[in-house]
Amino acid sequence: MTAPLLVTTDAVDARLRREVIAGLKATPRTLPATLFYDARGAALFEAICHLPEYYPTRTEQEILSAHAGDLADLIGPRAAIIEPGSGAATKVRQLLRALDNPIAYVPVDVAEEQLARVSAERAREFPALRVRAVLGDYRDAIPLPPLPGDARRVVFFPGSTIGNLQPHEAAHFLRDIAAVVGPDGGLVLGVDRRKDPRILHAAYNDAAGVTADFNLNVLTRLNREFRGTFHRAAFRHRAFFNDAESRIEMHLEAVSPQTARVEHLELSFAAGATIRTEVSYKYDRARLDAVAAAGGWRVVECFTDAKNWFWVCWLVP
Ligand code: AVI
Repeated sequence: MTAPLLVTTDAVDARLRREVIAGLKATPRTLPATLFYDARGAALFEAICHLPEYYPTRTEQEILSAHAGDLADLIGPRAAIIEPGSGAATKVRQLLRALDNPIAYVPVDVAEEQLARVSAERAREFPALRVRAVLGDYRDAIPLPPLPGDARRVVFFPGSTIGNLQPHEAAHFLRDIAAVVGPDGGLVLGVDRRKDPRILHAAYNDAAGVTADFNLNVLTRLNREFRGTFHRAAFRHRAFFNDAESRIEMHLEAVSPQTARVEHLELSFAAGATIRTEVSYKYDRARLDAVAAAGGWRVVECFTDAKNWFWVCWLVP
C-alpha cells in the first residue's frame, strides 16, 4: 500500500533558491549539485548510469548481487529501509528481495513524479511492504512516517552520493541519519574508491556527451526557474580529477567573456571563468573511517568488486 507523500516542497524550493544565490555570489562560484535533478536532469542521470564509461552503477550492482545475502544477515529481520535521494530506486530491490521479512520502505527524493512512480512500483512488487514516500531534500532532517516500534531502521544510501557532499557536509548528514535510525539502526553505504585518474576522467567525460548535457541542463533550469539569462551555447562542460582533494570536479566554463543574470544577481564571466556544479569525492579507507567517525558511525564491513573500484559498506552508530 502507498501512503500519501509527506510534501515539503516549499522548504525544498526555498533552500535551493538560497543555495543558488549564495553559491553564485561566492568565490569560487558554485551551484548545489541537487540542482541537476529536475525531470530532465533525473532522466539524463539515468542515462549516465548506463554509459560504458560510467562504472559506479554497474560496479555497485555487481557488489549488491554478490553480497545482498551477507547484507541481509548483517541487517537481520524486520527492517525498515529508508533511502535518501532514492531516484529510480532500482538497487534497493536487490536488498529488499534478500531481506528477512522487511517491514517498510521509505524513499525520500525531490523529484516528485519519479518518487510517486517508483513508490507505486515497489509497493506492487513487494505487497507485504509498507511503502511510505517522503518528498524532500535528503540533506534535510527526514520527517519519518510512523513505523512499527520493533522495526530496525536502516538507511540505504547507495550510488556514492555521499561523494557529492563536502567532508563536513557528509559528517553532518551522517549525524542526522544516526539520529533518524537510533542506536539500533544501521547504514548501507555505497562508496566510490580512489582509482586511476584516467578511469575517473573518462567516467565524467563520456564520448556521447550525456554528462555534458546533464551539466549544461543546469543553465536551462536556472533560466526557467530562477529568471536566468544564460546562453547555454556560450558555456562548456569541464570535469577533472583534483588529486589533492581526491575528488572529481564538474564545472561550467564560459567560452567567451559574457554577462548573465540570475534573479536580481548580475554576473560577469571572463573567458575560461567557471561555475563549479559538483564535487564527487573518491574515498580510500582512511578517509571513509574519518568521515564515518565524524558523523558518529563505525564501518563494520566493506564489500568490494573484482577490480576494487567501489565499496558497499555496513556501518552501525
Ligand atoms: C549522483 N552522483 C553520485 C553522481 C556522481 O558520480 O557523483 C552524479 C554524477 N555526476 C556526473 N555524473 C554522475
